[in-house]
Amino acid sequence: MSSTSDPSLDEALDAFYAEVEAEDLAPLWTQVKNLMPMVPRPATLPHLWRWEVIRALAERAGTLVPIDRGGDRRVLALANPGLEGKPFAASTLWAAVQYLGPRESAPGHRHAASALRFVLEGEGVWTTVDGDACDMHPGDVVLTPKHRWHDHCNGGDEPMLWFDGLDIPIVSAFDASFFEAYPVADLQPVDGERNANLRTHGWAGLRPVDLATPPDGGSPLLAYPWAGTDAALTALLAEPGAGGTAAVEFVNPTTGASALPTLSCGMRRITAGASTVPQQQVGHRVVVVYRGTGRSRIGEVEVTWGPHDMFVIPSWAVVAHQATGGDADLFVLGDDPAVRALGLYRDAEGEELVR
Ligand code: GTQ
Ligand code: FE2
Repeated sequence: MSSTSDPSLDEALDAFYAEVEAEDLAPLWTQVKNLMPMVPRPATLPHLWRWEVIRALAERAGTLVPIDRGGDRRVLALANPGLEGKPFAASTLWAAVQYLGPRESAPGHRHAASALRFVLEGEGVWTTVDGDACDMHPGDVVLTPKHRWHDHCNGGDEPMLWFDGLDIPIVSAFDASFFEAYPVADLQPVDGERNANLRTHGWAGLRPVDLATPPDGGSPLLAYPWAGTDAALTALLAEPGAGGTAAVEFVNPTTGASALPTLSCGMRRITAGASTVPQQQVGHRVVVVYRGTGRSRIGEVEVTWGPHDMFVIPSWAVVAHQATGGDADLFVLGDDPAVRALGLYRDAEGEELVR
């Protein structure tokens, strides 16, 4: 309904807008503020999911919902309350918890979406990626880059729960999805030597010169065991000027680029009582608390967290974390490699913050 002081003009405008819409056209002038806000105004909201709640529901799925071909994965996705029921943690990020019971396996497939796993609980699972069985333990990161065959197998007697981060919303935005089930068998044959990627490409600062790397430029290293992450963070924190916090990023060791072309992941340690400097950046992030308790200020929202809780930091929100009970380790998934590839990255901290 238009309203000017002239009733016949109002009528003409109403008729005009109705006709514009009926012809599948839209005026810019009624929407420009939403389309081009002065700073990012994400639909994605800051939000926290409690581990206790996710864990209990994942366990119930474990007894109620079998894994079969078609479904393929027993996964509960974080669905951001700002995204109208879409199963996305943020408009660009898929984040989920996967539950695999004792002796269960999740059949092989491959797809255009890139994935990373961060192990939270349990022992005995391996993810086979193009024939290489990658053993998974709590705190480990395991990559399944785009178009690589992957299946998960639990050879142990306890359930395992891990965090999945994928670029499904990005692949879907470009209508770039391709998916294939592994032909014939549920699981890939495992090459005799397990964890080959780690033995060949897992030597910090050393590049094996006689070995081929994946032709698509993806990372030849697929696993980042917790022991290495922990040792690096401990060493960095002991350096003068660390200020009680240190962070590492998991990268492709041959190029130094992000672990996956669209997604980054890293681990930040905050020592007891320490805080991070308020910071903002373009791109969404999901934080998974590995260890410790604390609180985070995300824009106008404050969340308090404990082990394995998960929360979303929307693009451009000013964020600062504080560890309140012992040292805290925060696993951080981000879409910043995709943002940078499109030339859209920007960040600020301290005096430079833009609200
Ligand atoms: O484990 O292969 O959370 O294909 C979503 C899609 C996990 C997987 C997810 C997947 C997987
Ligand atoms: Fe998959």
